[in-house]
Amino acid sequence: MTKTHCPYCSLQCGMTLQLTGRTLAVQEWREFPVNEGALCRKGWTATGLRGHRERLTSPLVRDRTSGELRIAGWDEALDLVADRLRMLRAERGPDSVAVFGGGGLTNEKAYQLGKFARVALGTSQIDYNGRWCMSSAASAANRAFGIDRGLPFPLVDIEQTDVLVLVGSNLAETMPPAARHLDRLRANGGHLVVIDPRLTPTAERADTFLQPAPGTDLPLALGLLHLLDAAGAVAEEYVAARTVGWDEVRRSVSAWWPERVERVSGVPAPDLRALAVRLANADRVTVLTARGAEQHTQGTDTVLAWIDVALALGMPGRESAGYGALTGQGNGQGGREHGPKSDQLPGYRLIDEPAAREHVARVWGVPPASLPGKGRSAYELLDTLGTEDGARALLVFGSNIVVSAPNATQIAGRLGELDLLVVADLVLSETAALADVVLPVTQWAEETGTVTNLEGRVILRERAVSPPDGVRTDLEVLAGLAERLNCPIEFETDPERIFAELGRASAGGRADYAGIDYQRIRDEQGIFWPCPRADHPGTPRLFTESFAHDDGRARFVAVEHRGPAEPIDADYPLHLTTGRVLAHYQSGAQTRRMKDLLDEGPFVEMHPILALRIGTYDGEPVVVTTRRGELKAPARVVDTIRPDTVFVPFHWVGANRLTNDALDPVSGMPEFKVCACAVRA
Ligand SMILES: Nc1nc2c(c(=O)[nH]1)N[C@H]1C(S)=C(S)[C@@H](COP(=O)(O)OP(=O)(O)OC[C@H]3O[C@@H](n4cnc5c(=O)[nH]c(N)nc54)[C@H](O)[C@@H]3O)O[C@H]1N2
Ligand SMILES: Nc1nc2c(c(=O)[nH]1)N[C@H]1C(S)=C(S)[C@@H](COP(=O)(O)OP(=O)(O)OC[C@H]3O[C@@H](n4cnc5c(=O)[nH]c(N)nc54)[C@H](O)[C@@H]3O)O[C@H]1N2
Ligand code: SF4
Ligand SMILES: [Mo]
Repeated sequence: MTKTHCPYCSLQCGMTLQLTGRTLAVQEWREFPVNEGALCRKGWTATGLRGHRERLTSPLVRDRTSGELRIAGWDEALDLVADRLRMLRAERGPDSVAVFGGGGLTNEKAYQLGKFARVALGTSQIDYNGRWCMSSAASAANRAFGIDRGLPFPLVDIEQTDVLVLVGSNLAETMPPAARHLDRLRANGGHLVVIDPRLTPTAERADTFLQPAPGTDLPLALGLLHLLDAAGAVAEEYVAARTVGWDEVRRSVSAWWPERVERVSGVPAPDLRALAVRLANADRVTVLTARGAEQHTQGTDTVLAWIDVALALGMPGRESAGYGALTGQGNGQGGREHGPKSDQLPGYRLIDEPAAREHVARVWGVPPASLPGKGRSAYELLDTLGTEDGARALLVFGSNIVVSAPNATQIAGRLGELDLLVVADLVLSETAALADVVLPVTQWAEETGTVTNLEGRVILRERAVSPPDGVRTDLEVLAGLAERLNCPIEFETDPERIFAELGRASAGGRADYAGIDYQRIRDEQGIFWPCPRADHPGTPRLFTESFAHDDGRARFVAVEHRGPAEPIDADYPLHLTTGRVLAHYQSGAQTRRMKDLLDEGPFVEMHPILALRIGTYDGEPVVVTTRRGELKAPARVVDTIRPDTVFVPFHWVGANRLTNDALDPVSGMPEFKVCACAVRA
């Protein structure tokens, strides 16, 4: 029996794996506090890829004459990759090789991948899919609080708040076991506010539901700030003692009266007024954002505006109150602290700070000057592949780019321009199918490693079964390549030793793991960072005394509403938004292959008024077009979505042929959540 955690989302539900004969079964782990034994459908079926007939168990190499993938040995595959990388680097310099990581990789893998890129390859061209997930919330939290830990408090704290505002989160489908906290909050007399263009299963639980047009969460926050100020409901004492910048925000919201907000967002002015009154009268308010609010070209500013609301009410740092972002991927949090982000070194250090470079270079045993500088953000990295100043080889670990990148046709074209595409994966994902070399790797239950959940709690996934013959761990793949590239330092493959090194590399950084070790995690059911020393208890709650800026104060930031990069017009008169359904995970590479999860394919969710207007019925095929592409899929006619908006899940090829690749200028986040489209029967 092995206590571990689910391979998927950032809730990282605890589970027990029981091996009986050759069968690996998922069972409860009731004592783990985050999910108390509960799992969603994806968690219960997570062992389905074990022994699956599509599981990759030998490397694949594209045959030069036939152009087809064929089975190869590990030495042949790794030698080939190393030879071609060496040649490219000699001809075109280290930045001709790029690396793309994933927020599902363990801390050990993320750390090792960042180190591999900077030391073994010497390239600045590394980023990861967390850029498409968490980056807007991260840049806003860094700006406002001086630190980015998704939730600065344990998730269970939301049960004790008085008003919980969920901005663009469909928690009941994206983290189902967490919905219990919403139910308990209401049982405790708390009030739940949900803001979403769709009346989701999460919104069905709400006491207040606001249904704005996609991309208008920012003016909603400005309107609330305007009303709170007008009502004298701003926490003046807190603002004076713990923050700076309120006066500028106060001035900037003076013209955002509720009728103007209504014109922009479609949310009735009386509803906004009622919400402002409720917030003004509540003792404790918690605001949580997720991808609905963040995946926009103004995602960073939107989060900043909602943080302004929380600060104006005097909440961050108080018990059972404040602001948090609901991180998405299993290790979305740890991934952005320790490795593959283009501007960072371990411990959430910045790669262009001399002291940070010196510290990390010392741990790695290389000269600081040998470390490259800051690289491109995810979309920019992918969109320059194969161009004159872009990379010519790409190594992918833990992302299915051609399904999940915005404007995916464009990106698939870029991958086609590469001299070498290498993908390490468990299955032949749509991206792996395009690769020159595919490396089969172990999956979660077959290896050990830590991840950091949405609360900043570092937890341990332990190996429960041996991997199939023929696969290697990502750590072994990196070590094998580093050796073949004549890397001056050796790459460790033992996760526990890598974690100890990560602790040293993160020591003194913002995300300090130095005091955490595997045994402590086992004994204490996870440890919240920062945890700088072995005798430090970890930090479940941040900001109780001060914020992470040098002066200890949080920053109010005044922001403006610009609106979506692609507004609707006569040719494309509807908003297209995209997101998730309960049964599938991300690009679907894993969950679409599970026989116990219903695979119904993509659909186009629309309101009956729209269906009537275009002359279609539930289940009939419709065509969605945008300036970038089209998708044919069945209509799903529901009266829970705004009549001016359609929704398509992105777990299947297609949704991202439609989406816009416009980026948030601060975070590099693409505008997955809104673009202009047309729909016809
Ligand atoms: N079942 C399932 N669960 C998952 C995942 C998965 O793939 N499947 N992925 C995990 C990951 S990586 C992530 S990032 C999280 C994401 O978790 P969520 O953010 O909860 O998921 P999404 O479905 O992307 O978006 C949430 C909601 O945003 C709404 N929305 C769209 N546009 C707007 C807008 O402009 N404003 C507002 N306020 N809302 C808008 C959508 O209607 C949707 O209901 O889920 C994690 N959990
Ligand atoms: N339209 C639209 N697009 C979106 C979003 C949206 O809301 N709308 N959301 C965005 C968000 S928030 C995210 S997080 C991304 C996610 O999208 P992707 O980056 O595509 O994430 P996954 O589908 O989880 O891809 C993980 C891949 O790695 C493999 N894998 C799993 N574990 C491991 C491992 O340990 N090692 C290796 N080497 N491989 C592994 C899996 O089999 C799979 O092929 O999509 C983004 N794209
Ligand atoms: S909620 Fe997330 S972590 Fe929990 S079982 Fe479902 S996918 Fe796994
Ligand atoms: Mo995500």
